[in-house]
Amino acid sequence: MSKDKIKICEDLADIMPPEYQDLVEDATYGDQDRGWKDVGSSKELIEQHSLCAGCPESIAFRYVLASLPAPEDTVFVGSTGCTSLVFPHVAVQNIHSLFGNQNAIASGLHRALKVRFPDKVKDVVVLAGDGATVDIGLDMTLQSWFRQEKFTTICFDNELYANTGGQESGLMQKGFVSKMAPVGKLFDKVRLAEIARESGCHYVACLTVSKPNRVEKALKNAILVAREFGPTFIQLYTPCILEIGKQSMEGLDEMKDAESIGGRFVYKEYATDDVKKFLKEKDEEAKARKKEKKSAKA
Ligand SMILES: Cc1ncc(C[n+]2csc(CCOP(=O)(O)OP(=O)(O)O)c2C)c(N)n1
Ligand code: SF4
Ligand SMILES: [Mg+2]
Repeated sequence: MSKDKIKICEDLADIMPPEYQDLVEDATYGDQDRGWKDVGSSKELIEQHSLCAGCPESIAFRYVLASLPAPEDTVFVGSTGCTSLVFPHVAVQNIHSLFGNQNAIASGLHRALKVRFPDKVKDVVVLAGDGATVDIGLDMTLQSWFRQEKFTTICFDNELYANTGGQESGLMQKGFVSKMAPVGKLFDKVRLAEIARESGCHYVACLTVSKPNRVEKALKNAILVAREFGPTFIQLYTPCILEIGKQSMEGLDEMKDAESIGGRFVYKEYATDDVKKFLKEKDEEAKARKKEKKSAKA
């Protein structure tokens, strides 16, 4: 979808629902510098969700959607889990894949889009839970990285299978006891960011969603790098407040604790030297665009 396609015929403008009029007037489509600050004023990509009240996945979704450099040319590939509850409400093209198959589907999709639209940039983004990414889908995840498929994989890591009642996942922390894993996790949390780096990802970031600026930057970096270099990976801590016994307003504190020194989600970023150089150039281009916009306004 592009802003051109959603334009309203003048004769029908007054009978269009206000939501549609908002979409046409305020949509950020076409603005490559859109970001999380547009969440409050531009609701074109997500308005509602059906997650638990206060679930950090909901704000993670908003930041991710608001930070896409080209939502009209992006296709998400999702998988079964709490994340899949949100996709029906999202105004970005998306495909629901069989649990665990998301990176295989995304590989084929990206190749098909390249053939169908050879002159256009099309971004493919996988967004799935830790169970889908690391346990049942690990083979597909790794193979897409080994094959150097040019798309971004995002894992919403809540350290268990939330949607089916709290079973243990490879990303669960050692010793954690959940409703469906009463013995307690016997081995350490899998070091997925390091596995991604070793398996060929050109850009990897591991963080919580407590700081929107960081989420925006990581997402933009990952998508721009995937376009030019190859696979990229982002691991976002989105705690399942329901399964860890927190209240709806306690998700933010949980993320802040987890990212403090010695925590499981201290901010981590890996990039190859070529990628670092490329991202520096992209930063300079973005700064120049900002300056130009500012002086055009003055
Ligand atoms: C092929 C297949 N196997 C198993 C399931 C059952 N199932 C649905 S959601 C889910 C766990 C999801 O966990 P995760 O990927 O971590 O997402 P979360 O719900 O935690 O966000 C499982 C095992 C399924 N739907 N399909
Ligand atoms: S079960 Fe957990 S992860 Fe799923 S919507 Fe509720 S709080 Fe979020
Ligand atoms: Mg999970």
